[in-house]
Amino acid sequence: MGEKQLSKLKHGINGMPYLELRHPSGAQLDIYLHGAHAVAWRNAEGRSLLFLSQKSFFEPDRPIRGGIPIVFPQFGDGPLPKHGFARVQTWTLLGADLSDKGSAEAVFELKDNTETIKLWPHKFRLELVFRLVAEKLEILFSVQNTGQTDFEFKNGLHTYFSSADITKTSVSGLAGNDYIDFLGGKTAGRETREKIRFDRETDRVYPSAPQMVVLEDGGNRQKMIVEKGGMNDIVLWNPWIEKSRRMEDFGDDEYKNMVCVETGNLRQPIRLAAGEKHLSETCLDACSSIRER
Ligand code: TA6
Repeated sequence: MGEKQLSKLKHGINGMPYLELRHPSGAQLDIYLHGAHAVAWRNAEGRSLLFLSQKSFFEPDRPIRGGIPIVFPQFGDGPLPKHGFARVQTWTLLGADLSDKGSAEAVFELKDNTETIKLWPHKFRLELVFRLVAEKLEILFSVQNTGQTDFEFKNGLHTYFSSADITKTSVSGLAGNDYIDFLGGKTAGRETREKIRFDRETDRVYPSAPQMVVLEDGGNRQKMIVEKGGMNDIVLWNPWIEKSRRMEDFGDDEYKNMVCVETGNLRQPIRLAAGEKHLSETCLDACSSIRER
């Protein structure tokens, strides 16, 4: 890493290696090589912006519960491990440094290997670039088909945002958009709420969603702007009471302090020709707080 780099590789839970990516403003992002999984993001004032379950596993063959799980090449259940294998593979850290634009930048790579080929017979190269400044985190996600035949994939970021109080948390920007509700048999509907609030289990995909939604956490007056590019869909998820109890790596009451606002190509797969590359990104902007009413 470059001499001016503030970041360093460390050993974390169960001795698993992670990168502490630090920006001169004091903002910090901790990213485990396991799954290239960002588990903690603090802004320049030290506020923690991601949720991480106190009961998360940190084991080679289990996904970390919280932070920013990487979804690829499958979303949800199917022939592969749920949400695909990318989040339980060990990624390679290619580098971390201050970019010429002044952001703290880390690049991770995952290529096909004997394990992935057994699960999914395609050659690929994934690259994740995390760009951190005082109040923003940009994540660039590229998928390259390095094989000789086309393949289809779904990809995304299953981001767990922290919430001081789920009953005072809302997501706006989806009114008028169609959704599919994964609870109770995938019923379709059109969102009418300007501000979507969370008072029950929520598991909804908004296909072809707007490029920007706003998450407001009234509990600590935090506002997070979530912008996506090259990603069609948004998913909102909170497990609420019953599902929380059924999840062994999630505290019974932790639903009160998190909400997933997921961005990606999660409904319809992307088809990628041999040699082609697909680029997508998500920008998380925590710069503004909710104005006093
Ligand atoms: O994105 C929503 C969802 O598909 C939910 O159905 C729930 O299963 C969540 O993902 C968590 O999935 P995981 O495999 O991480 O437990």
